[in-house]
Amino acid sequence: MPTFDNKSVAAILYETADLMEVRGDDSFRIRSYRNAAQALESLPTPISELVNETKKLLEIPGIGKSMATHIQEIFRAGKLTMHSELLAKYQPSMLDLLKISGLGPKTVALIWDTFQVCDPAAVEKLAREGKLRELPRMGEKQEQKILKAIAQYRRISGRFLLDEADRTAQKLIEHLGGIAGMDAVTPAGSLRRGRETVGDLDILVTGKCCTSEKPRQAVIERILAFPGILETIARGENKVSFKLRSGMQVDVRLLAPASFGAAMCYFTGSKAHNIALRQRALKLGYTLSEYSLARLKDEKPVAGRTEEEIYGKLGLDFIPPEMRENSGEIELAEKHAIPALVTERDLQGDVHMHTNTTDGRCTTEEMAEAARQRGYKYMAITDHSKSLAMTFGLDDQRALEHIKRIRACKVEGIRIFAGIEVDILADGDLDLSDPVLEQMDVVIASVHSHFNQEPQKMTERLLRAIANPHVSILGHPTGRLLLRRDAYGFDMDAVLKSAAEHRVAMELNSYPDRLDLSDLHLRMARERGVKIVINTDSHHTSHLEKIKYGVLQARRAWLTRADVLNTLPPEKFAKAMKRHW
Ligand code: DGT
Ligand code: CA
Ligand code: CA
Ligand code: ZN
Repeated sequence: MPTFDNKSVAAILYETADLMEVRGDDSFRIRSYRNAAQALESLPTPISELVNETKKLLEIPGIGKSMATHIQEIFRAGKLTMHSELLAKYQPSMLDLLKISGLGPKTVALIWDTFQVCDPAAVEKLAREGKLRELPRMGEKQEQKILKAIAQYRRISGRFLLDEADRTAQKLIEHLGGIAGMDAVTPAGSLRRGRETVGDLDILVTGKCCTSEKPRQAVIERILAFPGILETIARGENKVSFKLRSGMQVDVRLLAPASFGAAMCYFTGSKAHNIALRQRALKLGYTLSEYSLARLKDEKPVAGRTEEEIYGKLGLDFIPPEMRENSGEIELAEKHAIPALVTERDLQGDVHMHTNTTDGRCTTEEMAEAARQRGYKYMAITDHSKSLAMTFGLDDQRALEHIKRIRACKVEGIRIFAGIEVDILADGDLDLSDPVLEQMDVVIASVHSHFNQEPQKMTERLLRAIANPHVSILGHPTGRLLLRRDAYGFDMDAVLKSAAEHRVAMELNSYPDRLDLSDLHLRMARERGVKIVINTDSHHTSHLEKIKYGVLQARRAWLTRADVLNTLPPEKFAKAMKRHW
């Protein structure tokens, strides 16, 4: 029987719902597919354990008789008939078309009915030829919007957020647990370097099980039993590539322990770093490959088992993966001058999180307890302010009560700061009054609206917020949402200069779809003397662990402990939030 995890089953149901919408099916029926998919996503038990007991399936809220039958069919037949039929009618490219923001199912259906076209390139052609504007409820303006959306889709499609790549890698590592003779399963590639998005996953497997043919094939069999595999792309002696239902491609390589370090080095990259290393090897009379570092004259390997060994033979200190972009790290390693990059352990607090007072899902006590368990010495609750009405944001009065409530809340072993994430209004005014802001321990000022202002207006808006004497941190400063929304336009240089002058810190928001500031901007900030605070923006206790993605990004920017304010002990940090640093 094929096996599926909850997310893969949910994906099939979501896709079915999307395609039904294009076909113009009954909206009530469509909703039942989406409800079932949602239920599966939030179900803590693997659906594979319940699938044979119809009664248990029906106990899941959101899953009725027909959905239970569908789920059982997926497990029995490896697919859902309805899903396959819809895909055959429209071709899989219809799913890509539906992913383009601004192209809803209604528009897509209209285009299909008129032109029988359902892939992004063909729709782009129609738009360029001015044929879409002829359709009902369309015009030149809509056409331009569609062209822009397709261009945006091109730029981002095929890449994945860091947490999804990380979770997939962890699942695969778990799936391969317990194989006899396996020493390690490790991510390489862009995930190991901590790039903000990941194209495909590169995973390396090593151990005795990779040294001879039979056990190698057994490992490959096990890999191919990983739930959620859509198709195998390539299968060789010591390599297998496949595509997951999520669209992510995974390359797994099996390596003998003697070459593991060389392979780690090669497949971690980046390509530019590899090229520079290879040139250096040649100059020193060696040749560097994915199998070893060997002498040029007689091809005798001199290193390969570990990365340290390889860097050592090349006269270099070990280079952290996040730095391997050939942007000066090799020169530093040669001079024994690789900086001590900031680590998760250096952080003493996380000071951007929300509670159920606004749009978070846990209480202050729950957040504090979770932060304490991570080993933090302090944390701050920074709920939203009133102009974010949909989050039930705080006005002056409620903000004062919020401060009181937080001050009264005691959790042994951790200091809880009273804070706010105050909205920067369209003109740069803040959403709460100065006397209230003054009483806060931490004031994060963020933009959550009017993203489309002229760059000059946006710059003035940010400068005004920074000039308010109570602001301690500029939250997610560029407003970008990775793979979804570009940063708003403004003069980063002017903002950083002003932040340095006013001693306002810049946030590095660790949420995987933000990672805002970027590594480039973090470097700019440091060069201009601006300090960084690495936060999670947690809305649930389970989000606190996302700090690791922020730390990866900080390391990509070569930040050290001294650059990051929340490495300070509580008292000093509190002073820094009042602009004393
Ligand atoms: P991605 O997948 O686009 O997020 O980025 P990477 O860095 O994971 O790139 P990928 O998966 O194409 O290749 C993984 C690593 O393998 C890459 O960082 C360096 C190495 N590599 C790939 N192609 C070449 C190449 O043509 N020359 C060299 N020297 N290294 C390569
Ligand atoms: Ca990759
Ligand atoms: Ca790859
Ligand atoms: Zn927030």
